[in-house]
Amino acid sequence: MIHRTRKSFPKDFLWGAASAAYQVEGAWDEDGKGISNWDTFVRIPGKTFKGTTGDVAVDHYHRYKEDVRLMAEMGLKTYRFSVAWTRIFPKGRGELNQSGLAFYDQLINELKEHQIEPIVTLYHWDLPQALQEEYGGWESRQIIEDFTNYSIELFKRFGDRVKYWVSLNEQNIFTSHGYQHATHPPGVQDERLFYQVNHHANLANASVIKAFHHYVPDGKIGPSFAYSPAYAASSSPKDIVAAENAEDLNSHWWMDMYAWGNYPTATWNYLMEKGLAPIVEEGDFELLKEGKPDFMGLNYYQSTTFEENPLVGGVSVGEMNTTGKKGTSKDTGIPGVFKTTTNPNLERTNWDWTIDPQGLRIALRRITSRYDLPILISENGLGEYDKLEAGDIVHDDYRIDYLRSHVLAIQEAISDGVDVLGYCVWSFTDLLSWLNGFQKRYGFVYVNQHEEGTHDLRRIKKKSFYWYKKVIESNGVE
Ligand code: BGP
Repeated sequence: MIHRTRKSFPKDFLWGAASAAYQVEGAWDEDGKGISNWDTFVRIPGKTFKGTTGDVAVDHYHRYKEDVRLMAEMGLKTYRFSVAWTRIFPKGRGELNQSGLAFYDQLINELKEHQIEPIVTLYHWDLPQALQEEYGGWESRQIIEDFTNYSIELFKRFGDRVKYWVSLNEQNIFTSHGYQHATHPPGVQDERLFYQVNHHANLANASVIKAFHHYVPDGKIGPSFAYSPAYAASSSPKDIVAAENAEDLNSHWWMDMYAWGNYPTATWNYLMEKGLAPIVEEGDFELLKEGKPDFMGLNYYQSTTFEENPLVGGVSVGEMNTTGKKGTSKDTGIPGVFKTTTNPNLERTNWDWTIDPQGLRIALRRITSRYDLPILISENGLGEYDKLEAGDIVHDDYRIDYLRSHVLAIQEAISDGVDVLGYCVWSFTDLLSWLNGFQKRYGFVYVNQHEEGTHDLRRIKKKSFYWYKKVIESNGVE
């Protein structure tokens, strides 16, 4: 639909920004914090860009007051951050670390004092290493109980002040990178295990949501899903089937489970045929149906275009661009199911991510039509090289263009009737990109931190900082 006039953003729209503990906090071994899977993984040579670690990250742990002051200056309505499980339970379960709870208490209070609504993510990928070693982390059903107990501690401690929660961040990404591509911890390539791990994560997610509704009955919780809407490369029905396959296998497989407690039929049949379907125990589907989210969290960065991939001789292993050299990613696929291809209608970033604001509108529309849930856009942003110029200035006009077009797409979706709760831009300050070091920057605030050497970590407001401040002030009118 082309709207003659667009609807306004709701009065209480949550204009925000997001981060994750490992990417901002630093202080990796301070105040009783335990070791996480990421603390371990980054120490394996060749795993991250130039061997970067989150040991210091952008030192948010020590500088959170300064960061919150900057958020308040910008007028941010909400800040989404994650809790490091290892600060609360250094070994994943057992003894509680009071200093860890105290840190998040202070952060939450600081936000509330500045009228910033906290959104807390329970799990943004930093699993206690002890659990990985003890029983393989997500590979064992024991994780359901441990993740639930950890989450309940947070609900009891912060539920009085925190009303918005995200359960799992991008289950599809941490499991695929961890168990299909071996690019995230635990660095495994095992297709069957990948689906089994996901079944456990689904159960853990449902169990936590169920507990949440008991402990924080007036709050809202949902998972954040990395949804990249699938497009067909052409109007050839074969390409359209390939795109349908991609929607089913790459997206409905997770979102149907979150919303309905079911696996989609075509994918389930496909996995059964291949001997990859997870082992399901009695009572699993009851629990999966009991843990219904209050909203769908959407992390949107790009759309992906698909075409037919022959069963024999088809493309399988692709390559991700983690260097920032445009054009170095390679198409990927599953023979007989789909393969990705370049969309000639879309520009790409230096990391080969398509720039597609209408894709965000399409994602919002598809989620609404299929699941009829409110949506929190829990991540969206542009990772690019930023240049710090003389006089501490960063002219990130490309980021402003990117965000402006996406804000307009959200407004179009709202005009279409989509219920959008808020928009969390990734990210507030610059932070560590898991595999791309500090060169791929997302923030409104530049942080003087780099892959090599020691830096002063000073905060510098970019041009986009002032732009977003105006957007918030005018509730999206400007
Ligand atoms: C999402 C993650 C974030 C963040 C973002 C940008 O998948 O939830 O943690 O890293 O992507 O990704 P990258 O840093 O790889 O550019």
